[in-house]
Amino acid sequence: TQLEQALRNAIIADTVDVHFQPIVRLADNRVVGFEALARWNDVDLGFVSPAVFVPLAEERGFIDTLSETLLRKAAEATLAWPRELFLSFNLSSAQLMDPRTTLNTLSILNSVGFDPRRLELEITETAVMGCADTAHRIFSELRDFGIKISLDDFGTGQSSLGRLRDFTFDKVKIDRAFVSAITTDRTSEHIIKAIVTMCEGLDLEVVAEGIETVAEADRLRALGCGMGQGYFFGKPADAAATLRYLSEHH
Ligand code: G
Ligand code: G
Ligand code: MN
Ligand code: NA
Repeated sequence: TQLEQALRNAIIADTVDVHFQPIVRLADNRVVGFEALARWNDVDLGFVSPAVFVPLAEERGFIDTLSETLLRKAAEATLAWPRELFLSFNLSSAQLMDPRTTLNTLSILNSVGFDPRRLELEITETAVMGCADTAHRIFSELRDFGIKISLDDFGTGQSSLGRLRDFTFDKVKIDRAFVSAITTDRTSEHIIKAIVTMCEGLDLEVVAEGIETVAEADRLRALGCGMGQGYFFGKPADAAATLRYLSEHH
C-alpha cells in the first residue's frame, strides 16, 4: 500500500522521530524519567499516528527495524540529559514473540553507551497474551540485564490480575480511562485505590497515565500513587524541547 511504502521510505530516510513525555514522582512532582513516543510527520501524508503505523509495521514484518531505529534515537537523546533519568520505551507484541529481541535491544544500548538499568520496556496485557512462553523467556533475559518491565494500559485489557500473577513486572501503568474519571466518578477512584494497594503488596511501582489537571494529580497523590504522567506535567516533545524542559524543571 501507499502508507506502507511511505513508512518504509521514512525509515530508510530516517525521518521517523521520537518524542519524550515526562514521568514525575507525585510526592514532589520531580521528573524521574521519560516515555519515548514515536512520531511521524510525512511530507505527503502529514501526521500519522503511531497507533496506525506501529501496527502496520508489525503486520508487514518490519517492526524490529522501526523499533531499533527508535530505540537508538531515544537512547542517544538521553546522553544530553543533565541527570540520570529512566527511559521508558514501548515494545510491540511482535517483539515479544521474537527471540532476537533481547540481543537486539542490548546491542543497541551497548553501542550507544546507555546503561540497561535505566531502560524500562512497556508492554500491554494484550501483547503478553499473544505468546506467553516466548514472552516469559524474553522477560527474564531482559531483567537479568537490569531492564525493567512495565505493564502498560493496566485495567483495560483482558484478565489483568492473571497477568500479574503469571509474569514478573516491575511497574504498572494505570490506564488513563480510570485517571480521567477519578475526580467525577467514585468507582474509578475506588479502582485506582485498590490498584495502588495491590501494587504495594506486590512490590510494584505505579504510574498513573493521562493526568490532565491539578485536581487529578492531587487526588492520585492522596491515594498514594507513586508516579504520574500526562499533559498536566508535560506533553510529548522532541529532543530539543525536552532539554529545555529539563533545564526549567528541577
Ligand atoms: O503517542 P500516542 O498516544 O499517539 O501513541 C499511540 C499509541 O502508539 C500508544 O499506544 C503508544 O503506546 C504507541 N506507541 C508510540 N510509540 C511507540 C513505539 O515506539 N513503539 C511501539 N510499539 N508503540 C508505540
Ligand atoms: O498506550 P500508551 O500508554 O503508551 O499511550 C501513550 C499515549 O497517551 C501517547 O500517545 C500520548 O500522546 C498520550 N497521552 C499522554 N498523556 C496524555 C494526557 O494527559 N491526555 C491524553 N488524552 N493523552 C495523553
Ligand atoms: Mn506506553
Ligand atoms: Na498506556
